[in-house]
Amino acid sequence: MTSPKSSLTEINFDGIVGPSHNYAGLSLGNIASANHKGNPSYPRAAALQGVAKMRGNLARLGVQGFLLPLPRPNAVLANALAFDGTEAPQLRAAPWSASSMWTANAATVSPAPDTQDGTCHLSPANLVTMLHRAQEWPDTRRMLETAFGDRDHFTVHGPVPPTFGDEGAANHMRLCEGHGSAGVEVFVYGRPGGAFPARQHEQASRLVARAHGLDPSSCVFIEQNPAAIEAGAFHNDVVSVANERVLFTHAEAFADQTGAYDAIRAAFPALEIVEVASADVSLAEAIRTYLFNAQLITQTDGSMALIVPEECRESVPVWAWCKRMMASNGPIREVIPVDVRQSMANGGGPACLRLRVVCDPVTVDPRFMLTEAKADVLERVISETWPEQIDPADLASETRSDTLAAQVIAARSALLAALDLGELN
Ligand code: SUG
Repeated sequence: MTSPKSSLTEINFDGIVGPSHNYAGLSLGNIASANHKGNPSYPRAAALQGVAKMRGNLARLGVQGFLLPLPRPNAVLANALAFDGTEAPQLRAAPWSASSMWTANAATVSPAPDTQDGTCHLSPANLVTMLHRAQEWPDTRRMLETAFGDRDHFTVHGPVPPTFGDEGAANHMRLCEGHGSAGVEVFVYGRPGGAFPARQHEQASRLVARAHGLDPSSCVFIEQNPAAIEAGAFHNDVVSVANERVLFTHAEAFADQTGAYDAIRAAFPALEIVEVASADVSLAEAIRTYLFNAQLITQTDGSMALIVPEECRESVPVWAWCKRMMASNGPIREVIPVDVRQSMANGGGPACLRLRVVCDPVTVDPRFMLTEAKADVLERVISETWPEQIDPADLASETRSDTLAAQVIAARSALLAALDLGELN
C-alpha cells in the first residue's frame, strides 16, 4: 500500500559513529584512509560531531533519523580469520571497523512512488570488495528490518549475491520533481582494471533495479570515470550528488560526461545540471575537500542548500567557487559547512554519513527517529561511555585489545538500552 503522496518526506538516517572508530588504513583506493593510517582516533569526539550534524539537520528539515553502530569487535569475523599471532596487524583491525557509520553504503533505497508494488524497497549493500565492510550486511539487514519493519510500506531485501560488488546508495542518485513524486534512478558503476578497485559493479546495480521493481524507462546506468576512481573517488558520491531536479557534479565524474547528461535528460527532461569545471576545482581538490560529498537538501522554504565539510571553506578554490555559486541565480542558494573531521579522516563526508529514505515518517519505527530530547540522550551516553582515544596498535595488542573490547561492547549496549533497542544486542 502506498501512503498518500503528500505525507512522503525525505528522511536522512545518519550512522552514529561507533565506539571502535579507528584509523587502520583498511580501504585501498580511499586516500584519506591511507593518509591517516596509524593515527590515533577520537571516537567520542567523532560521534559527537555526528550528533551535532544531525541536530543541525533536524532544525533545518524538521525530520531526522539514525542507524546504530554494529556489534564490534565482530567475533564472527575474528573467529573466521583464525588469528594466531602470525597475521598482519591490518587483518586484526578488520573486526573492529566502525565503518557502518557511513550509512550511504548501508543500502540502496527506492521510494514507493518508483516501485511496481508501491512499497519503499531497501537492499542492504554486500560491500564485498573490502573485508572490513563485507562484515556489515547481516547486522545492517537486521537493523533495517527493525527500523522499516512495516511491511505495508517497506520491502527489505537480502544483499546482491557475490561476486557482484554493491556499495549501496553511494552509487545511486534519484531525480524527481519532488521527493514524493515518481523519480528517475541513476545507478553509477565502475569498470575493473584500474589501480584501485571498482567497488560498484554494473551487474549489481542492474540486479538491484530489477529487485526493486523499477520501471526500466526510469532507470539510467552510467559508468564512473576511471580517472576519478584512480584519483580517489572510490564511490560516485565523492564526485556528484543529486536532489530533486538538480545534479551537482564535477566535470570529470563520468566516463562519458556528455553521454551521461544526455542519458539522464532523456529519462528526466527537467534535469538541471550544476557542473564544476576542472579549471575551477581540480578533481584532486574536489576529492581532498569532499565538495561533492555534500548533503544537497531542499529546505522547508523550498530553496536548496549544500551541507559541505569544513574542509571546503578552508580551500581557496573550493570556497571561491561556492561563493560565486551563491551569488549566481542557480538552484543552490546556500552552502553550510559542518565539522565531521573525524569521519573525513577515514574518507567519509556529510553525505557518506547518511542514508536517504523517502517515506512517511509515521511508518518508521519511532526508536530510529531523532528528537532534540533524544539527541541529548545520545550525547550523554556517548560522553559517558565512548572511548576518548584509540591507537590502532591497541587493536593488535593481546593485552590492550581485551580491555578496549570490553569498553566498546559496554558502550554500544548502553546506547541500545537508552534507546530501548536491546533486541539488537
Ligand atoms: O568504505 N572508509 C569508508 C568510507 C566510506 C565513505 N562512504 C561514501 N563515500 N558513501 C570506505 O572506504 C576506512 C576504514 C579504515 O581505513 O580503517 C573506510 O572504510
